[in-house]
Amino acid sequence: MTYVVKPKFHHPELPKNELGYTHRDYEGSISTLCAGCGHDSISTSIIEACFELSIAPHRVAKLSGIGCSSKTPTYFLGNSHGFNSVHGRMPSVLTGANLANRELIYLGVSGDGDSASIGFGQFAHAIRRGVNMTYIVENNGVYGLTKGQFSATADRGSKSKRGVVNNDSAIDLVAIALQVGATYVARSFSGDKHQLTPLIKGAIEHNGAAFIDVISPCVAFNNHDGSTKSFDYVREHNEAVNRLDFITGRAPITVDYAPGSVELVEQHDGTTLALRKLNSEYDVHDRLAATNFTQHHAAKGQIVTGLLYVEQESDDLHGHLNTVDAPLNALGEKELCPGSAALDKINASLR
Ligand SMILES: Cc1ncc(C[n+]2csc(CCOP(=O)(O)OP(=O)(O)O)c2C)c(N)n1
Ligand code: SF4
Ligand SMILES: [Mg+2]
Repeated sequence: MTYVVKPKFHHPELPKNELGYTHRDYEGSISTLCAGCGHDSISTSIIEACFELSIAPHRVAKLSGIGCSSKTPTYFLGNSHGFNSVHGRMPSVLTGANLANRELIYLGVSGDGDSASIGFGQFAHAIRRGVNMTYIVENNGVYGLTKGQFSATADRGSKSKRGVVNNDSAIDLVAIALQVGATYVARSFSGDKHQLTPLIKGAIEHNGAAFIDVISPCVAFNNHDGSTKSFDYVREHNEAVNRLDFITGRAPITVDYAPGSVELVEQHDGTTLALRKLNSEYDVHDRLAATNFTQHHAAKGQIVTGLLYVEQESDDLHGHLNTVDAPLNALGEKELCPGSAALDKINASLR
């Protein structure tokens, strides 16, 4: 059995958000992942982010591929739309759904095997097209579901549980996302929900392709000495460049940090990201510098986390294609069949 239904009763005094929902309204079935799996902590952050943003669950579409990570949408947002696709094919299914109905909030959940091996092309193309989505990779460096083979994000020189050394170069999904044009790029750690939850909130509110690489240790197959994706390794080598406190456009902006240490980033939709700088030199608006900085630190075995890049005036696939504003299922016969005169005009324009 891959899921267990949660009992419905809860404490009557649970805190409620602006819509009157409690955390429980954003939960899913009971997780059947291994106890301590990093992926479960990411589900907790997604629940927290949607609760805090007061998102109506029926406005979210969660899509995934195949893997332990791709199973997780069953464990959160039980009242949302969901589609568990084929291994590595989540990005194209999400793109199609998004084009058909732009009014939903799209959440793509994937694994490092799902996105950096079989789905590598799909990953790159959904990002470069600017699909409006939050794309989360739960990155543990192994194929957890199929018993711990190295994935394409495993670092060269890192060791498997049985001591085998990985001789292949690693694919850095953050570097690829930056290169192919993601307009919001972040990296975080499943063991740091205070960093991860605001990053997810910022990604959900971002208009365009938002990508978050979350290092998420696999306690069954990749949490030993010699792994660069273990809880201990990530804690010891985590180089956080900033902390994001998400502020909506409606809320008054009050920040109580030392002057100069916080940058307020106004987004296209009027929302504001408050960025507490931990590295004063780091510039989240410089794509090339972000690439250099993360690669430079990766070469030293360090994992750079935080909001790594954001484009304030971002656009999305619908903007690029100049599509109709309404979801396709809301269009009537008049819009769908504008008549032979309109068809003649289109044909004439193509001659
Ligand atoms: C087309 C296809 N090829 C191979 C598999 C076998 N398979 C299932 S899950 C998986 C890898 C999952 O790894 P990842 O995406 O990193 O998820 P994790 O389990 O580590 O969270 C593979 C190779 C499959 N299900 N379908
Ligand atoms: S095998 Fe690894 S990735 Fe899968 S549930 Fe267990 S700890 Fe998580
Ligand atoms: Mg994996």
